Amino acid sequence: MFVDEIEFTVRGGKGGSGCVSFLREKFAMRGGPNGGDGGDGGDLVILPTTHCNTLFHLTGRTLFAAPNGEQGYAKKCGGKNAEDLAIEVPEGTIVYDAERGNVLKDLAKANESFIVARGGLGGRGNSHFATATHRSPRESEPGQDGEVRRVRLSLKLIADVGLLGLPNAGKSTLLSKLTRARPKIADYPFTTLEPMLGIAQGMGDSTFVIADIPGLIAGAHLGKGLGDKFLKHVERTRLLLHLVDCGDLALQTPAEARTIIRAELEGYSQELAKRPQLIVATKVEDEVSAARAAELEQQSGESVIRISSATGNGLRDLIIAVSQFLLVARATPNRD
Ligand SMILES: Nc1nc2c(ncn2[C@@H]2O[C@H](COP(=O)(O)OP(=O)(O)OP(=O)(O)O)[C@@H](O)[C@H]2O)c(=O)[nH]1
Ligand SMILES: [Mg+2]
Repeated sequence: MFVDEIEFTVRGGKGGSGCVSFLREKFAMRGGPNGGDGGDGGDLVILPTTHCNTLFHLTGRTLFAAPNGEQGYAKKCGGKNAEDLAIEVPEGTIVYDAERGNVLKDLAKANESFIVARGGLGGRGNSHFATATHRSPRESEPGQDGEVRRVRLSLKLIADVGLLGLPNAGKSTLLSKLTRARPKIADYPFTTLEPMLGIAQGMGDSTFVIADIPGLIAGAHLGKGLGDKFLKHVERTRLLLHLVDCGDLALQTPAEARTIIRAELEGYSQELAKRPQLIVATKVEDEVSAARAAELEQQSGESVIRISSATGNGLRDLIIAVSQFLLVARATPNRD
Protein backbone atom coordinates (compact mmCIF):
# COMPACT_ATOMS: atom_id res chain seq x y z
CA MET A 1 0.00 0.00 0.00
CA PHE A 2 1.18 3.50 -0.81
CA VAL A 3 1.53 5.55 2.38
CA ASP A 4 3.01 9.04 2.07
CA GLU A 5 2.12 10.66 5.43
CA ILE A 6 2.80 9.28 8.88
CA GLU A 7 3.28 10.61 12.40
CA PHE A 8 4.97 9.06 15.44
CA THR A 9 7.15 9.79 18.46
CA VAL A 10 10.90 9.27 18.41
CA ARG A 11 13.12 8.85 21.44
CA GLY A 12 16.88 8.66 21.79
CA GLY A 13 18.20 5.99 24.17
CA LYS A 14 18.78 6.85 27.82
CA GLY A 15 22.37 6.96 29.00
CA GLY A 16 23.44 4.17 31.37
CA SER A 17 23.93 5.14 35.01
CA GLY A 18 27.35 5.52 36.56
CA CYS A 19 28.41 2.86 39.04
CA VAL A 20 29.22 3.23 42.76
CA SER A 21 31.92 0.79 43.74
CA PHE A 22 35.16 0.63 45.77
CA LEU A 23 38.36 -1.28 45.24
CA ARG A 24 38.34 -4.42 47.37
CA GLU A 25 41.56 -6.43 47.18
CA LYS A 26 43.54 -8.55 49.56
CA PHE A 27 46.09 -5.90 50.49
CA ALA A 28 43.91 -2.86 49.80
CA MET A 29 40.94 -3.43 52.06
CA ARG A 30 39.76 0.14 51.90
CA GLY A 31 40.68 1.03 48.34
CA GLY A 32 39.38 4.05 46.53
CA PRO A 33 36.23 4.47 44.46
CA ASN A 34 36.30 2.62 41.13
CA GLY A 35 32.76 2.84 39.73
CA GLY A 36 32.78 3.09 35.91
CA ASP A 37 30.73 5.40 33.70
CA GLY A 38 27.48 4.45 32.04
CA GLY A 39 27.42 4.06 28.26
CA ASP A 40 25.72 6.64 26.02
CA GLY A 41 22.19 6.00 24.74
CA GLY A 42 21.80 5.33 21.01
CA ASP A 43 20.71 8.04 18.57
CA LEU A 44 17.48 7.67 16.63
CA VAL A 45 18.46 8.12 12.99
CA ILE A 46 16.30 8.49 9.89
CA LEU A 47 18.01 7.03 6.86
CA PRO A 48 16.78 7.69 3.31
CA THR A 49 17.28 4.69 1.05
CA THR A 50 16.34 3.43 -2.36
CA HIS A 51 15.11 0.12 -0.87
CA CYS A 52 11.61 1.33 -0.12
CA ASN A 53 9.15 3.46 -2.05
CA THR A 54 6.56 4.31 0.57
CA LEU A 55 6.25 4.83 4.33
CA PHE A 56 3.94 1.83 4.65
CA HIS A 57 6.42 -0.28 6.63
CA LEU A 58 6.32 2.29 9.44
CA THR A 59 2.56 2.22 9.96
CA GLY A 60 1.06 0.82 13.14
CA ARG A 61 3.83 2.10 15.43
CA THR A 62 3.42 5.10 17.68
CA LEU A 63 6.93 5.13 19.15
CA PHE A 64 10.40 4.40 17.85
CA ALA A 65 12.98 4.34 20.65
CA ALA A 66 16.73 3.83 20.31
CA PRO A 67 18.33 1.42 22.83
CA ASN A 68 19.59 2.58 26.20
CA GLY A 69 23.27 2.74 27.18
CA GLU A 70 24.62 0.10 29.54
CA GLN A 71 25.25 0.92 33.19
CA GLY A 72 28.82 1.34 34.44
CA TYR A 73 30.61 -1.45 36.34
CA ALA A 74 33.12 -1.81 39.12
CA LYS A 75 36.85 -1.61 38.42
CA LYS A 76 36.25 1.51 36.32
CA CYS A 77 34.64 -0.57 33.59
CA GLY A 78 32.49 1.69 31.45
CA GLY A 79 29.11 0.43 30.22
CA LYS A 80 28.79 -0.08 26.50
CA ASN A 81 27.44 2.72 24.32
CA ALA A 82 24.15 1.67 22.73
CA GLU A 83 23.86 1.19 18.99
CA ASP A 84 21.90 3.77 17.01
CA LEU A 85 18.48 2.82 15.69
CA ALA A 86 18.01 3.68 12.02
CA ILE A 87 14.56 4.03 10.49
CA GLU A 88 14.67 3.57 6.72
CA VAL A 89 12.51 5.87 4.59
CA PRO A 90 12.27 6.45 0.84
CA GLU A 91 14.33 9.22 -0.76
CA GLY A 92 12.25 12.37 -0.87
CA THR A 93 10.88 12.06 2.68
CA ILE A 94 10.55 15.36 4.54
CA VAL A 95 10.75 15.26 8.34
CA TYR A 96 8.60 17.80 10.19
CA ASP A 97 8.37 18.63 13.87
CA ALA A 98 4.74 17.56 14.34
CA GLU A 99 4.07 20.03 17.15
CA ARG A 100 5.62 23.16 15.64
CA GLY A 101 5.08 22.25 12.02
CA ASN A 102 8.57 23.30 10.88
CA VAL A 103 10.75 21.23 8.55
CA LEU A 104 13.54 19.47 10.41
CA LYS A 105 15.13 17.87 7.37
CA ASP A 106 14.45 17.18 3.73
CA LEU A 107 15.93 13.76 3.03
CA ALA A 108 16.22 14.12 -0.71
CA LYS A 109 19.33 11.98 -1.22
CA ALA A 110 19.86 8.34 -0.29
CA ASN A 111 22.25 7.58 2.57
CA GLU A 112 22.34 11.14 3.94
CA SER A 113 21.10 10.18 7.37
CA PHE A 114 19.64 12.55 9.93
CA ILE A 115 19.76 12.25 13.73
CA VAL A 116 16.23 13.11 14.75
CA ALA A 117 16.56 12.34 18.49
CA ARG A 118 19.93 12.20 20.24
CA GLY A 119 20.66 9.61 22.88
CA GLY A 120 21.46 10.75 26.42
CA LEU A 121 25.02 10.72 27.76
CA GLY A 122 25.99 8.03 30.22
CA GLY A 123 26.33 9.08 33.88
CA ARG A 124 29.73 9.27 35.58
CA GLY A 125 30.71 6.60 38.08
CA ASN A 126 31.80 7.44 41.64
CA SER A 127 35.49 7.33 40.70
CA HIS A 128 35.02 10.85 39.27
CA PHE A 129 33.82 12.29 42.55
CA ALA A 130 36.80 11.61 44.77
CA THR A 131 38.66 14.66 46.12
CA ALA A 132 41.41 15.07 48.72
CA THR A 133 38.82 15.57 51.45
CA HIS A 134 36.09 13.32 50.07
CA ARG A 135 37.86 10.09 49.43
CA SER A 136 34.96 7.65 49.55
CA PRO A 137 32.26 9.25 47.42
CA ARG A 138 29.05 7.30 47.25
CA GLU A 139 27.58 9.47 44.56
CA SER A 140 27.36 8.77 40.86
CA GLU A 141 25.29 10.26 38.05
CA PRO A 142 22.24 8.72 36.44
CA GLY A 143 22.33 8.60 32.64
CA GLN A 144 20.72 11.49 30.80
CA ASP A 145 17.39 10.95 29.09
CA GLY A 146 17.40 10.80 25.31
CA GLU A 147 15.65 13.51 23.29
CA VAL A 148 11.95 12.93 22.66
CA ARG A 149 9.95 14.56 19.90
CA ARG A 150 6.91 13.96 17.79
CA VAL A 151 7.62 13.92 14.08
CA ARG A 152 5.57 13.85 10.91
CA LEU A 153 7.05 12.29 7.79
CA SER A 154 5.78 13.37 4.42
CA LEU A 155 6.97 11.70 1.24
CA LYS A 156 7.28 13.76 -1.92
CA LEU A 157 8.59 11.63 -4.73
CA ILE A 158 11.57 12.90 -6.65
CA ALA A 159 11.36 12.59 -10.41
CA ASP A 160 12.49 14.54 -13.48
CA VAL A 161 9.18 14.40 -15.28
CA GLY A 162 5.61 14.29 -13.97
CA LEU A 163 2.64 13.04 -16.00
CA LEU A 164 -0.59 14.98 -15.71
CA GLY A 165 -3.94 14.48 -17.34
CA LEU A 166 -7.58 13.61 -17.00
CA PRO A 167 -8.38 9.98 -16.17
CA ASN A 168 -7.91 7.68 -19.17
CA ALA A 169 -5.58 10.11 -20.95
CA GLY A 170 -3.02 7.34 -21.36
CA LYS A 171 -0.54 8.33 -18.65
CA SER A 172 0.13 4.85 -17.32
CA THR A 173 0.28 3.39 -20.82
CA LEU A 174 2.98 5.93 -21.69
CA LEU A 175 4.89 5.08 -18.51
CA SER A 176 4.76 1.41 -19.45
CA LYS A 177 6.08 2.17 -22.96
CA LEU A 178 8.98 4.38 -21.87
CA THR A 179 10.07 2.51 -18.73
CA ARG A 180 10.09 -0.96 -17.20
CA ALA A 181 7.37 0.03 -14.73
CA ARG A 182 4.23 -2.06 -15.10
CA PRO A 183 1.33 0.10 -13.93
CA LYS A 184 -2.26 -1.05 -14.14
CA ILE A 185 -3.89 0.12 -17.38
CA ALA A 186 -7.61 0.02 -18.15
CA ASP A 187 -10.32 1.89 -20.02
CA TYR A 188 -12.07 3.18 -16.92
CA PRO A 189 -11.20 6.33 -14.97
CA PHE A 190 -9.00 6.20 -11.87
CA THR A 191 -7.21 3.02 -12.81
CA THR A 192 -4.16 4.49 -11.14
CA LEU A 193 -4.77 4.92 -7.43
CA GLU A 194 -1.26 5.64 -6.29
CA PRO A 195 1.82 7.22 -7.83
CA MET A 196 4.41 5.13 -9.60
CA LEU A 197 7.92 5.89 -10.80
CA GLY A 198 9.78 4.52 -13.81
CA ILE A 199 13.20 5.15 -15.32
CA ALA A 200 13.22 6.01 -19.01
CA GLN A 201 16.12 5.83 -21.44
CA GLY A 202 16.84 9.29 -22.78
CA MET A 203 19.17 10.36 -25.58
CA GLY A 204 22.65 8.82 -25.46
CA ASP A 205 23.43 7.45 -22.02
CA SER A 206 21.04 9.72 -20.21
CA THR A 207 18.08 8.48 -18.23
CA PHE A 208 15.20 10.28 -16.58
CA VAL A 209 12.67 9.39 -13.92
CA ILE A 210 8.99 9.68 -14.73
CA ALA A 211 6.23 9.94 -12.10
CA ASP A 212 2.73 8.76 -13.02
CA ILE A 213 -0.03 9.96 -10.70
CA PRO A 214 -3.78 9.38 -10.53
CA GLY A 215 -5.86 11.38 -13.01
CA LEU A 216 -7.25 14.80 -12.11
CA ILE A 217 -10.80 15.96 -12.80
CA ALA A 218 -12.47 19.35 -12.63
CA GLY A 219 -12.77 20.31 -8.95
CA ALA A 220 -9.87 18.04 -7.87
CA HIS A 221 -8.42 20.88 -5.80
CA LEU A 222 -11.75 20.91 -3.91
CA GLY A 223 -11.48 17.18 -3.27
CA LYS A 224 -13.40 15.82 -6.29
CA GLY A 225 -12.36 12.42 -7.62
CA LEU A 226 -9.17 11.44 -5.84
CA GLY A 227 -8.56 15.12 -5.12
CA ASP A 228 -5.25 16.81 -5.75
CA LYS A 229 -3.32 15.21 -2.92
CA PHE A 230 -1.13 13.28 -5.33
CA LEU A 231 0.00 16.48 -7.04
CA LYS A 232 2.61 16.86 -4.31
CA HIS A 233 4.38 13.95 -5.96
CA VAL A 234 5.05 15.98 -9.09
CA GLU A 235 6.10 19.09 -7.15
CA ARG A 236 9.71 18.01 -7.27
CA THR A 237 9.92 17.50 -11.01
CA ARG A 238 11.59 19.75 -13.54
CA LEU A 239 9.09 19.19 -16.29
CA LEU A 240 5.41 18.32 -16.50
CA LEU A 241 3.92 16.45 -19.42
CA HIS A 242 0.28 17.25 -19.86
CA LEU A 243 -1.31 14.33 -21.69
CA VAL A 244 -4.42 15.26 -23.63
CA ASP A 245 -6.58 12.45 -25.00
CA CYS A 246 -7.26 13.03 -28.70
CA GLY A 247 -8.91 9.64 -29.22
CA ASP A 248 -12.54 9.40 -30.26
CA LEU A 249 -13.66 7.98 -26.90
CA ALA A 250 -12.51 11.03 -24.94
CA LEU A 251 -15.33 12.66 -22.97
CA GLN A 252 -13.92 16.19 -23.32
CA THR A 253 -12.52 18.01 -26.30
CA PRO A 254 -8.74 18.39 -26.10
CA ALA A 255 -9.07 22.13 -25.45
CA GLU A 256 -11.48 21.47 -22.55
CA ALA A 257 -9.11 18.89 -21.11
CA ARG A 258 -6.22 21.35 -21.31
CA THR A 259 -8.25 24.05 -19.56
CA ILE A 260 -9.41 21.73 -16.75
CA ILE A 261 -5.91 20.57 -15.94
CA ARG A 262 -4.49 24.07 -16.05
CA ALA A 263 -7.20 25.30 -13.66
CA GLU A 264 -6.58 22.41 -11.26
CA LEU A 265 -2.86 23.09 -11.24
CA GLU A 266 -3.49 26.75 -10.46
CA GLY A 267 -5.97 25.80 -7.75
CA TYR A 268 -3.32 23.61 -6.16
CA SER A 269 -0.25 25.82 -6.42
CA GLN A 270 0.70 28.84 -8.49
CA GLU A 271 4.28 27.72 -8.35
CA LEU A 272 3.51 24.30 -9.81
CA ALA A 273 1.31 25.89 -12.46
CA LYS A 274 4.35 27.85 -13.66
CA ARG A 275 6.51 24.72 -13.98
CA PRO A 276 7.63 24.09 -17.57
CA GLN A 277 5.15 21.89 -19.40
CA LEU A 278 5.01 20.04 -22.68
CA ILE A 279 1.62 19.38 -24.17
CA VAL A 280 1.34 15.81 -25.42
CA ALA A 281 -1.59 14.75 -27.57
CA THR A 282 -2.19 11.03 -26.96
CA LYS A 283 -3.84 8.30 -29.01
CA VAL A 284 -3.04 10.14 -32.24
CA GLU A 285 -3.30 7.29 -34.71
CA ASP A 286 -5.93 8.19 -37.30
CA GLU A 287 -7.28 11.21 -39.15
CA VAL A 288 -9.82 12.14 -36.50
CA SER A 289 -7.31 12.16 -33.67
CA ALA A 290 -4.75 13.99 -35.82
CA ALA A 291 -7.35 16.67 -36.53
CA ARG A 292 -8.15 16.98 -32.82
CA ALA A 293 -4.45 17.39 -32.04
CA ALA A 294 -4.14 20.09 -34.70
CA GLU A 295 -7.18 21.86 -33.28
CA LEU A 296 -5.65 21.78 -29.80
CA GLU A 297 -2.45 23.28 -31.13
CA GLN A 298 -4.33 26.03 -32.88
CA GLN A 299 -6.67 26.86 -30.00
CA SER A 300 -4.06 26.80 -27.25
CA GLY A 301 -1.34 28.51 -29.25
CA GLU A 302 1.14 26.00 -27.76
CA SER A 303 3.10 23.47 -29.72
CA VAL A 304 1.79 19.94 -29.25
CA ILE A 305 3.76 16.70 -29.42
CA ARG A 306 1.66 13.94 -30.99
CA ILE A 307 2.08 10.39 -29.77
CA SER A 308 0.41 7.03 -29.89
CA SER A 309 1.53 4.59 -27.23
CA ALA A 310 -0.36 1.91 -29.17
CA THR A 311 1.63 2.27 -32.40
CA GLY A 312 4.75 3.87 -30.92
CA ASN A 313 4.44 6.88 -33.23
CA GLY A 314 5.90 10.07 -31.81
CA LEU A 315 7.50 8.41 -28.77
CA ARG A 316 10.98 9.08 -30.09
CA ASP A 317 10.16 12.76 -30.66
CA LEU A 318 8.86 12.95 -27.12
CA ILE A 319 12.03 11.38 -25.69
CA ILE A 320 14.15 13.82 -27.70
CA ALA A 321 12.13 16.81 -26.48
CA VAL A 322 12.29 15.69 -22.84
CA SER A 323 16.02 14.87 -23.04
CA GLN A 324 16.84 18.23 -24.57
CA PHE A 325 14.86 20.06 -21.95
CA LEU A 326 16.50 18.11 -19.11
CA LEU A 327 19.97 18.62 -20.52
CA VAL A 328 19.55 22.35 -20.10
CA ALA A 329 17.60 22.15 -16.82
CA ARG A 330 20.11 19.83 -15.17
CA ALA A 331 22.91 22.24 -16.01
CA THR A 332 21.01 24.94 -14.13
CA PRO A 333 21.52 24.73 -10.36
CA ASN A 334 18.91 25.24 -7.62
CA ARG A 335 16.06 23.15 -8.82
CA ASP A 336 14.52 22.43 -5.42
N1 LIG B 1 -5.92 3.58 -29.00
C1 LIG B 1 -5.13 3.90 -28.00
N2 LIG B 1 -5.52 3.64 -26.74
C2 LIG B 1 -4.69 3.99 -25.75
C3 LIG B 1 -3.42 4.61 -25.97
N3 LIG B 1 -2.86 4.87 -24.77
C4 LIG B 1 -3.70 4.41 -23.85
N4 LIG B 1 -4.81 3.88 -24.41
C5 LIG B 1 -5.97 3.28 -23.72
O1 LIG B 1 -6.59 4.27 -22.92
C6 LIG B 1 -7.12 3.68 -21.73
C7 LIG B 1 -6.60 4.42 -20.53
O2 LIG B 1 -5.19 4.24 -20.42
P1 LIG B 1 -4.38 4.44 -19.07
O3 LIG B 1 -2.94 4.41 -19.43
O4 LIG B 1 -4.85 3.49 -18.02
O5 LIG B 1 -4.84 5.92 -18.70
P2 LIG B 1 -4.44 6.80 -17.43
O6 LIG B 1 -4.26 8.18 -17.91
O7 LIG B 1 -3.30 6.17 -16.71
O8 LIG B 1 -5.78 6.69 -16.59
P3 LIG B 1 -6.01 6.85 -15.00
O9 LIG B 1 -4.98 6.02 -14.31
O10 LIG B 1 -7.38 6.32 -14.79
O11 LIG B 1 -5.90 8.30 -14.71
C8 LIG B 1 -6.71 2.22 -21.77
O12 LIG B 1 -7.78 1.46 -22.26
C9 LIG B 1 -5.54 2.20 -22.75
O13 LIG B 1 -5.41 0.97 -23.39
C10 LIG B 1 -3.04 4.83 -27.32
O14 LIG B 1 -1.97 5.36 -27.65
N5 LIG B 1 -3.94 4.47 -28.29
MG1 LIG C 1 -3.16 5.46 -14.88
